[in-house]
This record gives sequence, C-alpha cells and structure tokens, in this order.
Amino acid sequence: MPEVSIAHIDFGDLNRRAISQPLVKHIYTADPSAHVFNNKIYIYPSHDIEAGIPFDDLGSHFAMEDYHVLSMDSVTSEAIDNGVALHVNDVPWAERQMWAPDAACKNGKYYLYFPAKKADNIFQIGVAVADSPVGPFVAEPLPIAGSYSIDPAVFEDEDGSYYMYFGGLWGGQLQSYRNNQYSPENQEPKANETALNPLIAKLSDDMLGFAETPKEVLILDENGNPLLAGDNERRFFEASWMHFYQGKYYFSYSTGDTHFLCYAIGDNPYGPFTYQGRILNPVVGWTTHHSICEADGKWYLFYHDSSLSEGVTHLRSVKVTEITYDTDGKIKTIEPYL
Ligand code: FUB
Repeated sequence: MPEVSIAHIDFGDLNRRAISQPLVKHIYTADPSAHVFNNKIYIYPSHDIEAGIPFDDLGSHFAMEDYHVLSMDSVTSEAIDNGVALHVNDVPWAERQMWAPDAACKNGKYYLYFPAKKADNIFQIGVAVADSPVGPFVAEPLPIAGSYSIDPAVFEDEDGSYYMYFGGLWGGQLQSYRNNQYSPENQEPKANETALNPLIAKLSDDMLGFAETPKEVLILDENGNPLLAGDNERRFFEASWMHFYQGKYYFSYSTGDTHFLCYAIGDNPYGPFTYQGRILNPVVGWTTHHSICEADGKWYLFYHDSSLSEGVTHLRSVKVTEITYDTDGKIKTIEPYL
C-alpha cells in the first residue's frame, strides 16, 4: 500500500496489450482471493470505488466500503457479480477501508476474513459468517483478538487445520508492530537489518479466532539468511498467499514499492520459506496482489491491474491467467503485457 503520492509513478505505456481482460467491468475489483468451493470458482476481491478522498501517505483514497463475491463455473466462463456480501455499516467495530479479504469453508459454513480501520485509525482483521459462499455474511461483533495490520489469507492444510497469514507495510501498519505489540514509535528496520515479516496464526476450531499467538513467517535467501529490509526487490511488503504444490508449501507475496509478486518455498505452513523468484512482473498501477488456485487440474493466478481505469491506482480490475511450473516446481515468471 503506497505511503507516498503516486504522482511521480510512470505506469509505462498504457496501450501495451494485456495478456488478460478484467473479469468484470461494471465495478472495479482488486486483491482477488480465489477458491474452488463445490466445484465452482469463487473470487473474494476488494471492491474499489472513487470516494473523492485525496491521496495521502496512509492510502486513505483506498476507501472501500463493501465486498462483492464473484463466481465462475470455470476460468473461461462469465464472472457473475453476486451483489453486496458485506458492508462496512454492518460491521460493528469497523469504520472504513474494507481492504483485501479472503474466505474459507468449513463444515458447510463460509467465513469471510477482512481488514478494516477502526475509529482509532488502527487496522484489525475481522470475520463474518454465511451459509452460502456468496453471502450475505454476518460480521462478528468484535475484530479477531490478537489480529492486526491487513491482508488476511487463510490456508487449509492437508490435515484440515486452517492458518491465517497477514500483514502489510506502510499504510498497512505492519512497521508499527514488534512481537505483536503496537507502538507508533516503531519504524521500518534499516536497510541492513532483517526485513519485517508477515505473520501466521492457526485458526481456532470455530474459525472465529486465533488458536495461538501470531508467529513471524521467515523468508530466507539462497544462503539461509533472512532477507534484509533493504532488499526491496525480494522482501515481503503485503499480499500474503499460500498454496500447496507437489508436497511443498508456496508462500507468495507482493514486494510493494518494487511491484513484484514473488514466492518462497517451505516444508510446512510456518516456514521458514526460501525465496525462489518472481511470479508476476509489475502491472499498471502501484499495487499488485493475487491468489493462486487450482481449477480443473490447472493452476491459475488471479491478480489485478489498473488498465481499465487507465492507470488510476485505486481503481483496479481483477484478472486471471494460467501459471506453469517447471519439473523442479519453479513457477515461470509471467509478463502481464505483450
Ligand atoms: O486494496 C487495498 C490494499 O492495496 C490491499 O490491502 C493491498 O494488498 C493492496 O493491494
């Protein structure tokens, strides 16, 4: 999430041909979390709007108010907008900025996890429950105890355990935390210090809270050393995602100010994860955010860009493209424009 004005950003040639088209064009959507539930693809995106709020260092212009769930019979079929699934006015603890959500299904119930700012200007993560994957979702009265920052991503492991990854720098406030404690005095580490990492917490059996204190997710370089804060092209910024492929855990994320989607591989949900490379090169717009989902035996990257709005960074559109692995399990880097 940008901390600085985007006025200086060069989006490149907006006429470059994109490899994928927006899944829907009647609303702006971003941060797509895709899942297959009951043989259908459901996408849980942010719903971008033009709220007329000036750009500022905290990303206040990302002033989203609600969530719409998109559904598709297959990646090539039309995406259906299922209407408002949850509105900020129906979340007792939240005041504004409904940022990137995710969802999970357990025992026939659907859980929508979402960050929002409270009246005290602090982000926390909440959960809302529904009987249908498209909602309407009913929010719990309070945010998840022990949660903070943004970008929840919920992963179901092979043994039926669920884990939430979360965290995001700058507007996402992760730099204000150390050891799960908030202090406005905390800043990003210096360039030669270990980078801040995302967090993981196992979810409780009822899916409504954390079963443990959040732990840091370590991302290591090829020598087994933690990535440094000054390694902007590789270090974690926001947009956590986890998928499991051929016995390995793939943790993927955005590098924020260098605009890459990258991934790192580990042997269990907690990591550590070793950096492997880039999944997606920079898209039009400041932010990049994604999910990876298997459907009909193929793997897909759901992502967004700002092509449809001609570069307005807070008016984005969700897209999908196939990802491929080599025989070693390495993901081939995708160039979003031809
Ligand atoms: O959509 C708002 C924020 O922008 C998300 O939470 C970040 O990941 C970035 O995509």
